[in-house]
Amino acid sequence: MVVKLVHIADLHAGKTNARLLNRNEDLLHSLEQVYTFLKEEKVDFLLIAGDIFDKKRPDPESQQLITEFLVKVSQIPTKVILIGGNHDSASYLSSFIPWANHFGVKIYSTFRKEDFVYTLPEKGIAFVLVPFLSERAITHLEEDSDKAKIQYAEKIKKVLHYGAQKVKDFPLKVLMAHLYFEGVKIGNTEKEVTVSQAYAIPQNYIPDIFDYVALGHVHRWQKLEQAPTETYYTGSLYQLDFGESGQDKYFNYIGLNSDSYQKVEVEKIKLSLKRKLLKLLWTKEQNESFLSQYKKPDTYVWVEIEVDTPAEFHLKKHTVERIFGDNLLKVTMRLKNQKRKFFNNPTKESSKLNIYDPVEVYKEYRKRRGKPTNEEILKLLRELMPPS
Ligand SMILES: [Mn+2]
Repeated sequence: MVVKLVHIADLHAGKTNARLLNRNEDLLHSLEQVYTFLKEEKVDFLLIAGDIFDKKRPDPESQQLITEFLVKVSQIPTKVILIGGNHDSASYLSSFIPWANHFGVKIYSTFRKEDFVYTLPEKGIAFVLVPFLSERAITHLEEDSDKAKIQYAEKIKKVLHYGAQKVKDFPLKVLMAHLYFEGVKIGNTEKEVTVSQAYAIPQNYIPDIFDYVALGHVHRWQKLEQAPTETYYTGSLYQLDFGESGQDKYFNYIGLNSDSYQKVEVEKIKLSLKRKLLKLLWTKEQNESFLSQYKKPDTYVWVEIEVDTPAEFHLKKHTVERIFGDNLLKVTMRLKNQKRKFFNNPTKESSKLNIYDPVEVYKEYRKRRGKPTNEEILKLLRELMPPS
């Protein structure tokens, strides 16, 4: 049996950056490259590992982009299998299922233990499909956050091993999941990971019987070195935000051969990018030519300006705006020789902050900004989230 797969993830259709820069053009540019590849290589399955949309209720243009892509792929021999990510709304994705089934597109929007395995006996292959499982859905809001983390990881482990058990007799076995694993590298400033970090799953919880594990969630391409089998995040299809500034983007092409000595072959395919994001620091020592070398039609920038005073910042800001025009997404100030007030100096207690308690998080937030807590908000939070 020989089966060819392409693994992509984190499409984030409908993503916008500062100044409402819409990124669907970037997504389309990458999806077209994927489509051409599927067609030319006669790929059997396209795996999409979650975060199809950027928002729970996507705008119509993004919905159309995704629908057109799925319908287009359904007209070539490649079969699509997709799972929901943490950005996707399970109920929204489910609304695609009636027509998707008709077009041979398999959608696993939410985890159901009676339906998370897809088998094709004639091809000798079985897929275990684990969409994003919310931490809140499967743990209690514990006093002790470490306990909740262990509880979450153990439940995921059970799900993965239960799936492995169900497909063990197939010659070829593939797991696709939208999850966050321990020890992975993330884009520097990506917001969504900060909370999930606490819920990271140990890599050795992945059952070793799978021939390939297709992951979504982390936006940087990487192989999970501590996993017991071939396990990859392929990352996003374009630089989604400045946390991904300078990153190259890829998808994976996987060849599975149950009769070969080398059962799995993985090839990393580089995507050409429509637009690039770049974060620049303009120091006091550098003149304008430092900035102008980065002025390119496909490069969108965030410039941090180093200054001695806020007045100096406002002067220099005009220069930056003049140089980059519409390609300037963000300008920020960095005061020379002055420590940042809050974020670099967290209080001692904050290291023990229970991030699962909204009341505690709110109090710490106000404290770091040197502001009093608002009693009304505290009261409302307590009402909404009674201690479990
Ligand atoms: Mn994502």
